[in-house]
Amino acid sequence: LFQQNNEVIKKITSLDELNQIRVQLLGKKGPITSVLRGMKDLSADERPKVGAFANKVRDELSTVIETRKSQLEQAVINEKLKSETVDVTLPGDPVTAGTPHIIIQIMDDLESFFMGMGYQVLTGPEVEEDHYNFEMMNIPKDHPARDMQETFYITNELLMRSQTSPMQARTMEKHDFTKGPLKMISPGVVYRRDDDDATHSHQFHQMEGLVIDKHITMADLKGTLLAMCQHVFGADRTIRLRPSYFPFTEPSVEVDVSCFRCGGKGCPVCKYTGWIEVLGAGMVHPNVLRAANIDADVYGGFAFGLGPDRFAMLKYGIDDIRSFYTDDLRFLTQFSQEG
Ligand code: FA5
Repeated sequence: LFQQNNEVIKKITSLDELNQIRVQLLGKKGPITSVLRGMKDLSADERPKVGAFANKVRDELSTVIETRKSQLEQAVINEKLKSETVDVTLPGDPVTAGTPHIIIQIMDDLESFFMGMGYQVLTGPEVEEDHYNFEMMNIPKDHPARDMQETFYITNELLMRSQTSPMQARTMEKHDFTKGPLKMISPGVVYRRDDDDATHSHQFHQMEGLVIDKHITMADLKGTLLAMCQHVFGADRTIRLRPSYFPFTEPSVEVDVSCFRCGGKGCPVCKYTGWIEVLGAGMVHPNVLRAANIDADVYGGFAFGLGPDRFAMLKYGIDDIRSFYTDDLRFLTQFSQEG
């Protein structure tokens, strides 16, 4: 029986087939089992001999079967390893990394510019109290200046901030002047019920600036804004201040920068005026200081508020503000810092 099957088993190539032959030879209905069952009919001295022989054949067969089984299993593993080999020398798939949004780049640049001049960078809540957005900024209820900023109200007292100026009030309130002057900028998102068009968005960015100390003059304001405009728009720029009105500054100004395209001669970018309006500013109104418990006879300062969206449009010649908010990668990847 062993000799008959030994060669056959060694040539089997599938685990299923091997299992079938194992059941045939060693199973309950197999020849060895039936020999062992027939032992009871044998004589006492035949019984141990036949028994020992049957056991020997059974052990030999099962050894051959087990050996073949592990060979076949190993072959399956080898086959798998071969087909699943990773070629580590192949070049990888390129991973496209994102890049900071162009407006974030403009704001980062302004932040490092002002940090270099000793300003702190502070951020505040976008859901703001009427108290900080308007009242503390010298705009009481029913003041006509509220119409200058169409506002999204949430409740009577809560609103989506319409400017970053409430951060002036929040910082002044907390500042300890025995520790030194207050110098801060506050970048962030603001909201207005403006109809979206090429130059207006209902959600856009602002960056507030505020300096409070003794003996701050309008010359400090002008020097600071000139340095900033030259940093952003080029070293040859000049600025001019035009009288304006904001409830929280007195006097108030609109700031124009000399056109970076034509140098002030007149071109389509500056609508042939030579000047481009870039931000609002002024000397902090005494009422705003008093509302924050600051002695307006001793301390004073300047504030400004600029729009990074408009800065980016000017700097890169972008003619539609909506390009910043429509997530078109063909537009956004032009400003990739990796080039
Ligand atoms: C203000 O919001 C004042 N808080 C600025 C200020 C601060 C003045 C401190 C004095 C002292 P204004 O409403 O002009 O001012 O807005 C400031 C800037 O925000 C504008 O110059 C413009 O760049 C930008 N801006 C205003 N409305 C929109 C809009 N709908 N979409 C995009 N940018 C806007």
